[in-house]
Amino acid sequence: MTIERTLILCKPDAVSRGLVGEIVARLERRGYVIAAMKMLQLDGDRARAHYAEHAGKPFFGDLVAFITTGPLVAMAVEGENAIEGCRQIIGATNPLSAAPGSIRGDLAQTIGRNLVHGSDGKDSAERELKIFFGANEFVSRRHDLERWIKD
Ligand code: DAT
Ligand code: MG
Repeated sequence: MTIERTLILCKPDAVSRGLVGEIVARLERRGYVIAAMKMLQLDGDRARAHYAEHAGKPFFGDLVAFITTGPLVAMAVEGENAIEGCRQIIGATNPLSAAPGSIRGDLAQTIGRNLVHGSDGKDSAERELKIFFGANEFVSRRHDLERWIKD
């Protein structure tokens, strides 16, 4: 088994639209488990750290401005190949290209308000989780998880 932990954010548009429950439900229905969860509002420094890979791109300023506009919900989500699996549930970056059935394909219209963040690989998951959670903020969900998966 390859149990992974990934960072999922319900971005400020998801919180203000009342879609946090819908997003969490879709992840849980797949069988993924939440190992940490909190609501917080990012300041500019944390937002720039989180999106560091995009620094210098034309949309970077808008992205940082948007992600700091209001509260977001951050989660550590665990499951078998959870990094790729959560990206699949979230859908393509541009909602117009996101498959129907994905969060963005069903619930979002534009790339600048695409509701959810999901880490895109092992290194980014590890880096991003540290921006939002301390080591003592995770609970063990391994037992719950192993009831739902089998090689
Ligand atoms: P993803 O969130 O699917 O991992 P990404 O890491 O390439 O996508 O970009 C991070 C966020 O930045 C994305 O969710 C929305 C915004 N973004 C990306 N490309 C953009 C663009 N061309 N114009 C405006 N915003 C963009
Ligand atoms: Mg990304």
